[in-house]
Amino acid sequence: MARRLRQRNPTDRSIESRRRFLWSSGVAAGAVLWSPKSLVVGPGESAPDYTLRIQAAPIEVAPNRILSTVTYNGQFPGPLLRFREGRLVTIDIFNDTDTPEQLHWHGQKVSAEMDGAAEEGTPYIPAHGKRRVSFTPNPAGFRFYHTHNRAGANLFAGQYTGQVGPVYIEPKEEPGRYDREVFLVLKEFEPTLSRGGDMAQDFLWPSAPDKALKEAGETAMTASLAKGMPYGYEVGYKVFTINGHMLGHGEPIRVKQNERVLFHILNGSATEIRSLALPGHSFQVVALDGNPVPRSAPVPVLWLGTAERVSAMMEMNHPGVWTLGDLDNDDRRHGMGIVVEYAGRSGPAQWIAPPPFRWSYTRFARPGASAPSPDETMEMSFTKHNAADAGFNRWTINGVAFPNDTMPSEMLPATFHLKQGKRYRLRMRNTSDDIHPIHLHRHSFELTNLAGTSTAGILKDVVMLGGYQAYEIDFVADNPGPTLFHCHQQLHMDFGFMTLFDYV
Ligand SMILES: [Cu+2]
Repeated sequence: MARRLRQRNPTDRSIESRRRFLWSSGVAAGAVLWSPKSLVVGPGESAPDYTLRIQAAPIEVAPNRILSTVTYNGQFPGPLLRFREGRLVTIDIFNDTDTPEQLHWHGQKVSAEMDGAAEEGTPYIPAHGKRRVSFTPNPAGFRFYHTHNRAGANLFAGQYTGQVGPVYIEPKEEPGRYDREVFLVLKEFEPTLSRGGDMAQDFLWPSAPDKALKEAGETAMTASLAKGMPYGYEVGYKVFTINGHMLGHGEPIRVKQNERVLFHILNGSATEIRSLALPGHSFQVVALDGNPVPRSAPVPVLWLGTAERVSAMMEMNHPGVWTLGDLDNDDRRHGMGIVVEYAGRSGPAQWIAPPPFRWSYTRFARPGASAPSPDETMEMSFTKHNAADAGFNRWTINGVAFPNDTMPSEMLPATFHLKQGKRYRLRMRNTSDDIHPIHLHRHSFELTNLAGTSTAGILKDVVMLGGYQAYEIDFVADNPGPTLFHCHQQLHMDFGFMTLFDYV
């Protein structure tokens, strides 16, 4: 039976978390939890609340299929960190690798010094060194942490590695009723480069491209190819996992009929858009990027751009053994799925492709609501320069590619300037046919117009901007300091698709 969560004291909370928290991953539960107190504490230092170690480690994605990658605490995904909204937390981050690292607190409103982006002035965690960070977690909901290093052409760096872990900031009041909470991290491994790719393009609504943007993009691409340029590099993968295991390996998600399961799903990919469906079941979406949606709605399929999160309730009312998996047959067969097994049922997991469905953020908006007018509107145009950077596509914002030093030694001046307390609208125009998961650091933004459709009330920190489309997002400048804005697709952010805001 469903139950309402009660408020717990902090000691209760961690014990409860262990019980409620299911890493359907086959790793012993104790191994995936954070170490509660660090044993390595400097002179005069108090013990941290959490310890993270950046370290290379083997991870077994299937029996005898063992990868080597950089992890947090020797595991993939990194440990689930449960914070309490508004309660100060201290974390010691050790870097056991030879490379200075950045650990970014994605989706949180923290200071630039803590945020984990060199471009904002966050100090590196030195190679074989340590950095202590301390901040007040907010806003509540599903967030995550990941490396913010540039990878460039190095597919063993940045988010191509296993440096991804979930964060759940417990709200002061829990909204939903559920029996079981399941965190899922979707992630590919063994990346390779190819010329051109086959990313899904036709799942977003609204779907109509902007004529002028399309003409501009196609003209540029035609001219580039006519000059004999090949298509710029894209990344593909050999191994696909959920919670670090390929489909059919690791423990299934075990459920009972009539249970209510709250899924917290993170696309931890460096570059890919992911989809997810469970035959005979629907997802009741309750939060996007950790923020409760104005209108909860059921959908048969979830779509998540890189770094997006969806929290969704599911009624377990269709007994059997099923594959919760990606719609892409090839990716699912190479591991992008996890088995859901009802009590008393056995046999091979069944997959049934869902009927055609378009993913629309506006489905979760408050009907008829409109966003307040901004104090200022900023225009942004995103352009692809095919294969312009040693075979990689170069990306520009208003004609400027962000310099791509692997380890920036000094901060660059900001391009966009904010005044504290003002509301800004970003009018973003995409002259490429790629879908871009656009991310703003240290602030949440509101979706206000998607390809001509006005909307309001949906707060996010990543949004998939459709190919040849224009979107508008609004945010309030309420967290002073340098603020990074970029496409979260690693190849795009590493090759120019980035800019910096500051407060004046
Ligand atoms: Cu992009």
